[in-house]
Amino acid sequence: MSIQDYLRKRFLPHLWCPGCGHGTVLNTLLRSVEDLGLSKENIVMVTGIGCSARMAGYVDFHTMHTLHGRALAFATGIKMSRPELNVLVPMGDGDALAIGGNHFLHAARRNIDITAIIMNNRIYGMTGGQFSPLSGEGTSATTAPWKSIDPAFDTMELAKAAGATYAARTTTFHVREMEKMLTSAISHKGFSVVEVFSQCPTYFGRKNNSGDASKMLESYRDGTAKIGSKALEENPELIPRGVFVDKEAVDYGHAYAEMCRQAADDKFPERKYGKEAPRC
Ligand SMILES: Cc1ncc(C[n+]2csc(CCOP(=O)(O)OP(=O)(O)O)c2C)c(N)n1
Ligand code: SF4
Repeated sequence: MSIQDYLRKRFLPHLWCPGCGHGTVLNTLLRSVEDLGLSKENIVMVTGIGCSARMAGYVDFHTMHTLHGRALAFATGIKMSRPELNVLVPMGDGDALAIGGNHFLHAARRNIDITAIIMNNRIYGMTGGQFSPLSGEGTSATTAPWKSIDPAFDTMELAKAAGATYAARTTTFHVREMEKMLTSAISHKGFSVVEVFSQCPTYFGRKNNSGDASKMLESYRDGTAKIGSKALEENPELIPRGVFVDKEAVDYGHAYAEMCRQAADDKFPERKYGKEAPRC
């Protein structure tokens, strides 16, 4: 199976602007799926609304294009009813951490076995460049013509505090690193989050004089450094990239199945259940 086979070619060309980072994330994600040798029959992609969320239209997996901010809620339902499926949830920073922030916290807290991919372009691309909880102080946006005074969330700190068991950050400049992280995140048992800085030259770039897409990619190269690197030690202004959390913990689906088994044993002690727990 090649990555071409994972695409719904009839829906191409895609709607992303020239230079948008979201296509790079799609390409890299498909490479990770190919690395893992996953069958498209066993993958569900669930998205909300946004330029990033449009990804669900282009992949030939089982897909659901749902409501803005609610992708993780739909994905939780799918994972609970079909635990054997790999559930992937690409989201924009607005989708994931503004309107969808509540779902993000609780999916992480419960350690639901889902892979969240946050495509952080620090702006609402689809609706014309409003600022998001990841834009940060001093950035310009359609809704912040005198620059935003809102501090940004640190997605990694948030994911860690909420209980995510895998959390990593990379950029569209670092595609090999992104591929490795996505591969690890999909293989991980529990709630995994990969934050990818993904350039939006059309709104964020234009409003913040960041230059074209290649200049924005250079800023990812020059403005970030690997956790534990000398560069980061010498310049704390750099944004750290790498794996922030990678730990084992029982995921929600397993805990739920175990609870169902115990409940059934209490109620029907004479029955013997096999490997599969009875459904609650
Ligand atoms: C309930 C609801 N509120 C608002 C919108 C309008 N809306 C659609 S996409 C979007 C933001 C998209 O930004 P982001 O999630 O960061 O993704 P991007 O487009 O930047 O990839 C908004 C506000 C909507 N569709 N539904
Ligand atoms: S508006 Fe921004 S995020 Fe949306 S497709 Fe264009 S470059 Fe990408």
